[in-house]
Amino acid sequence: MLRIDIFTRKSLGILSIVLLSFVWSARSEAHVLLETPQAVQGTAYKAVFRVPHGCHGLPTTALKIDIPDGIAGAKPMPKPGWTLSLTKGQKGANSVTWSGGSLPDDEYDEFVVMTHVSVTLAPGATVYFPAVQTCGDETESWTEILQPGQAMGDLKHPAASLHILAAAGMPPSIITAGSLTIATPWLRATPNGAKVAGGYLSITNKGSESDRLISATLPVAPKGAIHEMSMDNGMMRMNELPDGLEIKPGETVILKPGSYHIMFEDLSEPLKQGDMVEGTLTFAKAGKVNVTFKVGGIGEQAPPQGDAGGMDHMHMH
Ligand SMILES: [Cu+2]
Repeated sequence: MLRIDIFTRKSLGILSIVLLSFVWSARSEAHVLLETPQAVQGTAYKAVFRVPHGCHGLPTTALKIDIPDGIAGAKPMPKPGWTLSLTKGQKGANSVTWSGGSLPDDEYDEFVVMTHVSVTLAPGATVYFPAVQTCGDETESWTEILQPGQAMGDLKHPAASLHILAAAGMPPSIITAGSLTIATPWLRATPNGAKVAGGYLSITNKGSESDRLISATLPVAPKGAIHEMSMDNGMMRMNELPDGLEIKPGETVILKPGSYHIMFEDLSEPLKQGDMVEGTLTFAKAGKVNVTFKVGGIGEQAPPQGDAGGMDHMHMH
């Protein structure tokens, strides 16, 4: 008798675990998510938000979507039976709300916003569209954003996320100009009001003659001088190299924090981590070479990673 009792309790336990996971998977499908969770930088993107459920059985009566920075020109698609309202930002809508409709819990619908993905969003970045779903007096907030170290499954109410992909024909991270190969151009982000920024990259000379990196510019910095660091009475000093930096045949020269670097001056705007910034390098022989600098953190010591690191892993396919 006792045996049977234990057996029954055990199977009840298993049954309830099975039931719980059923409820969990049904709930996780109830998230307000994007139909296509990836978009190419610099292109139009049709954001289709799927609403597969109401709130705890109640019909959905309103949906508000916040448009993240870098997603420009947001234009919502009207829906029959719903009233559209939006708050306007400098570049299209900041938030969009459909209200006044009624979407039963057991029906499914889609809410569409036409957008444009800015080129300032770096490939590998993730942007979030927090959503608030209203069902009469109840609301469900789909606003949680993945923090470092978290997995998607840790979030009970995740915001819809969009993964940014590199544009086809985007400058690759390795550029060849004549006999020079230039790799991983990057900048350090700057605090507001800073007038100078460090630029870094590596240059390999595969030719038979030496070349010199003489100067560089950014759209926000008209002057970029080449500096070296040296010890002077136990103090680290920066000196400008008036003739630029020589890259001898067969040599690779690495510009990095604490060593050779480009010092961009007279910054008109701060550099923000994650941005991609077009720049021009001037070499004595190879001439002007356009590169795209990726902006890393303020104190970063090494080139920022493209697709690796942090939360980007969670969105690998
Ligand atoms: Cu310097």
